[in-house]
This record gives sequence, structure tokens and C-alpha cells, in this order.
Amino acid sequence: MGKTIAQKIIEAHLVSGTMEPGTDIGLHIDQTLTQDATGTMAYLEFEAMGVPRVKTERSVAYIDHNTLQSGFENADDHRYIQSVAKKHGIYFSRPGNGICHQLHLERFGAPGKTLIGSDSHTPTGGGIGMLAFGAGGMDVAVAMGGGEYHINMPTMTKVQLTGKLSPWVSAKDVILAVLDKLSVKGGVGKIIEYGGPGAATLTVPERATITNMGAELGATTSIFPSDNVTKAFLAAQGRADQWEALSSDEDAVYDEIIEIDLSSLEPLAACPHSPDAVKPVSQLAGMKIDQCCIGSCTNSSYLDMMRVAAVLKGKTIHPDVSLTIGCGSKQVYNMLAANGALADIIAAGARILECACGPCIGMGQSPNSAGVSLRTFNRNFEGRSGTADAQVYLVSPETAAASAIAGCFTDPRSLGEPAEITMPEHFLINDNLIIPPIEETLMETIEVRRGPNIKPLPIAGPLENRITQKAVLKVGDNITTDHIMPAGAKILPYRSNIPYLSQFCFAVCDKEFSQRCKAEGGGMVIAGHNYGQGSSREHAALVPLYLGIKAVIAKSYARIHAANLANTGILPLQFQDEADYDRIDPMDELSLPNVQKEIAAGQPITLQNLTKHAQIKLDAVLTPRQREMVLAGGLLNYTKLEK
Ligand code: MIC
Ligand code: SF4
Repeated sequence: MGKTIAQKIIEAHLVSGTMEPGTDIGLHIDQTLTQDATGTMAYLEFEAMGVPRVKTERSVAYIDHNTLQSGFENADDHRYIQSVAKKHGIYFSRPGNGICHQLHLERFGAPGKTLIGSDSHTPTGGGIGMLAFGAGGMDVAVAMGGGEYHINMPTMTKVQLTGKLSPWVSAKDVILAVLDKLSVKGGVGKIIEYGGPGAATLTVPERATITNMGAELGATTSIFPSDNVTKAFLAAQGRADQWEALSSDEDAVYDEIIEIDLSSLEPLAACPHSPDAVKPVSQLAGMKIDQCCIGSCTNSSYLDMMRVAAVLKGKTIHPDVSLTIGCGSKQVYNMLAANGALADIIAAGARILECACGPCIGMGQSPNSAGVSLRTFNRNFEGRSGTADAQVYLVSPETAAASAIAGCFTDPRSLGEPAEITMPEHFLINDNLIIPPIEETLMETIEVRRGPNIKPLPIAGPLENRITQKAVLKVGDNITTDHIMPAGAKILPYRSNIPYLSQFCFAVCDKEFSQRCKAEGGGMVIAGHNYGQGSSREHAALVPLYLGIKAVIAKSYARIHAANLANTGILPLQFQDEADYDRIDPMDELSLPNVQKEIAAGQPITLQNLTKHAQIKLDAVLTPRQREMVLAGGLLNYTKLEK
């Protein structure tokens, strides 16, 4: 039987398990990446494992999230990551170099390789034919130490692309169309493979926009073939030698096939507050707007920015609109500066930001109260922008630029003929902000620099057999990790300080949550479907662990978060009968009377609602390996046991 692209890469990297969908597989990982907001924790975890030098082909530490340095914390964390990278053979990308995913695509990504990153948008690498997964920091630490990365073998979905994008319609509109079809849960358990004649018409950065936002589908990852377009991109980056052809077999079998005719697409927008609340821009045209932000790992390539510059050239932004521009990398900025496009952007009145995540993660540029903000980013969860009542729409760079000039939602097709912009034959290559590893013999002389903001990470103990706790919180469907552990300029600097972070846990849903956990000595969280979607931040598990949360009981989970819960030693439990969700009220006294034995035996879990005198059956969302892990008290304890 023929194979899909993903199946071929998985087969070549399979260390344990069989490729039976839904079963646990362990993969050899060629490359890892971290960013600074999850990186400090990942490297503290790596240090706890006691491995002197990373065992991957290449590991890269990027600084891109916490670049607003309003106190010593972020700069101290950057120093820590830089020194830990030097000590352990990790490439270090300095602040100012750009956003991890854009940079990895430009400088390190290669077709056919496996990559995991402590960031949910790591599947951006699928644009260049890598099998790239977002993972928790602990998983990345283990992979750096040479350990396998475990996932459930996904099913295969093919998105068959035909036709060609019309003028002013962009890659962002393709992925918004997929989100419209599948929803934010539609990709769970799947690898999404793009192909068909339409795929060949898309450049690597355009493909990367699409695979990047596959994270918003909940997909395990997304991938494009590696073809002549990929080859040309790698050659233009001076890396032609890293190219290899990669395609699915003619007779490959997919579990699901979705067809999209690129020619039929129009400019789209994801409306507040979910990436799948998609509407045509034409239906929103005329709505007054307050802000446009262009950038993020989704849409900040040279091609994107050149298209924006062409729209802005010779114009002035509307007096009621603030427009920010943040290129994805120094390479992009440099090229725009050299060819004059940056001058057009500046002249139009844009506010130029450093190349970093910036407003995407709420690091500045929060909109005005109830402000309407058009962003080329990938997430528009409530409050993520830093303004609780802001209305954030996700759009293409073309739509954002056109709207910034008009002052209202504008369909870029109303602008007439677009300028012709082509991919450069040679990108400007200057890796002077990437510090490569030093000689192995020198590594041990390096001293790791730890600032006072770095506090020890919480580690669970072995699982007890009886757990009795209150339902300290009950929430609905699609709770994101931004709800559980918010980010933003005020909180992000404390990603290496779990005790401090804990006061903000679930604050978006319930301001008293942290206090209540402390008063009750911990508890359990009750949730609806797709619990933990969005960011890969393991802080959304580590902080609840610190607050004494022993179990989450949900209708269903997002993949990375369920794994993070197991990694930290919190039980991810699921209702056998969804209707039982209604049989638990906030502050009910709950008991898991025999949980350790049930987990060990792989049996269903018994829950007693002591307040309501009801018995409820649950399943543990755990593979056999994860069962061992939670019995031991999480991945770090388990890895020590394995040694
Ligand atoms: C995000 O986009 O939410 C982040 C910030 O990049 C996160 C990682 C984090 O929370 O540090 C992600 O996507 O995983
Ligand atoms: Fe950074 Fe935003 Fe991309 Fe996350 S989604 S990596 S915050 S640019």
C-alpha cells in the first residue's frame, strides 16, 4: 500500500510502537527549537536531566517572545538561555534576529526531518516538508537528551488543492477557509497533508502560513510536499544541499479528503473570538476599525511585507487607525531596507516594531477599549491582545493594509491590479545574530547565569490511590491555555517563576481561582470539550500543579495540553458519558477512591460525587507509557526511573 508524506517520515523515524492510528508511537527527533517564553522552563528541565550535550542533529534557542524588557526579568532569562545554550551545544538566536518559526524556516528547517518545538506553531516547518510538532517544554527537554517524542499515531487527512489564488487572495484565506470547514477541533488526531496541482502554485512562505495555522485546527501537524518550489526556496537561502524531494505515493490512502479550489476563494476574516468564526471580508466591508497589526509567525515573510509595502506606497494611513509592522526576521527587515520598501511603509505612517512576537502575544500594542483590531496573526482569543473587550479579527496582510488606509474593513480586491511581487532568487544571508555551539571540550567551563526570577519548578510526587478534592472550577467548551495561564506584557516575564504566575491562573474565567485553590489545598477542574486548545505552554499545567490541582475532568482535550498534564503528573480524565458533566457543580466534594490501582491496571476510573451521592465513570486520557508516567509523578520522575 502506498504511503502519505507523513507516513514516510514517521516510518523513517519510528523508534517504538506501530503505525496503527490512535496508538502510542515514539519518534526520533532530528531538530528541536525553543522560544524564550517556554524555553527557560524547558532548559531548567533539561538541566534537571543531567545530559551534558544535546543529542539532536540541531537544537536552537530563539529569543522572540519576551523582548519588552520593562524590568530585569526578561533580560535575565535571555542571559540564562544564552549561557545554558553555550554550555550544552545549542544554537542561540539573539533577540532582534526574529521569530522562531520564520527563522527556522529560513535558516535551519529541511525536508524529511523531524522537529519538535516548545511552541504550538512549530508545524510552520511543514511548509518546507518537515514533520514538525508543537510540544511541551518537558518533551523538548527529553528530545534534546536523545529521548523519543511520543504521540498517538494520527490519521491522515488530505487537502487537495486545485486552481490558483486570484489576485488579492492569499494563503491566509486558504487556511481560514479550512478553519471554516473543519473548526478549531476539526484537526484533532490528524495530520493534514496539502497536495494537488494547487499546492505547486504556492511559495514556501505561503505554505508555511497554512501549516502554521493548522495549529488552530487542533491538528497534530500539517505538511506540504517538498518539490521544486521548496528547492528554489532552499537555494535562495543558500541551502540547496539540504533539499530532498518528498511526495506521497500515487496509491497513498487517506482517511479523509477535502477539496479546495484556490480560484474560488475570496478574502476572509476570522471574527472575534475564535479563529474558526470565519466570514468573507466583503460582508464586513465598511466597519470602522481602530488598529491593524501586520506580522507574527503566520504572516511576516518577505513576500507578505512586500505586498503590504506595495499597498501602502504613496498613501497615508487613516487618521483613526494605528498600523504596526513587525517583520518575521532580520533578513526580511534588511531586504526591505535595502530595496526601499521599508521607506514606503514608514512614509505611510506605520509604527515599526522590532522583529519579534510583539502584539501577537500581548507584548505591547493593546488596542483601545472595545477597539476593533485587524491582525494578520493566528489567534484572536478573548483578552489575548491585552484589552479585555477588544474585537480582534484575523485577516491577510493585504486586507490589513487596505483597511489601514481606508479606516474601515476593506476588501483588497477593490484596489485594482495588485503589484507583481516575486520571490527573490537570493535572500540576504547574514547569520551574525546566531551564535553557534562552541567546542565540546570548552562547554564544561561555561557557567550558567541564573537571575533571581528563576524559581524551582514544581514536581509532583507518585500518584496516591485515593484523592478527595473539591471541584474548584467548572468551565465550558474550548477553554484555551490563554485562559488557564494568561500571557501578555505584565505576566510573561514570570514564565520562570511559577509561584508568582500562580496568582493569575484562570483569572480570565474566575479571579478567585488561585485563592480558592490555596484555601482548599488544591482541587479538581471540570471542563467541556477541547480543553487546553491553543498555546503549548506547559505553564498551563505546571501552575495548576503548583496550586494543588490533582485532576482535570473534561469532555475532551486538545492534544498538546493533555500531554502536558500527564507530563507534570496531573490526571487528564474524560467523562465516559458526556451528560455526567451536568452532575457536578462547582465546589462539590469529589473522590477518586481507587485511582492509582485503576490507572496501573488500565481500567476506567471511578469518580464519586460525595456531595450528590453519585457515581461517575471516567477514562484516563493516557497511553500505557503515560500511565507509568503519572504513577511516577510526571515525565521528569519517570525519565529518572527509566535510567
Ligand atoms: C502563543 O502563540 O500562544 C505562544 C506564546 O507562542 C505559545 C507559547 C507560549 O505560551 O509561550 C504557543 O503557541 O505555544
Ligand atoms: Fe509568537 Fe504569536 Fe507566533 Fe506565538 S503565534 S510564536 S506569540 S508570533
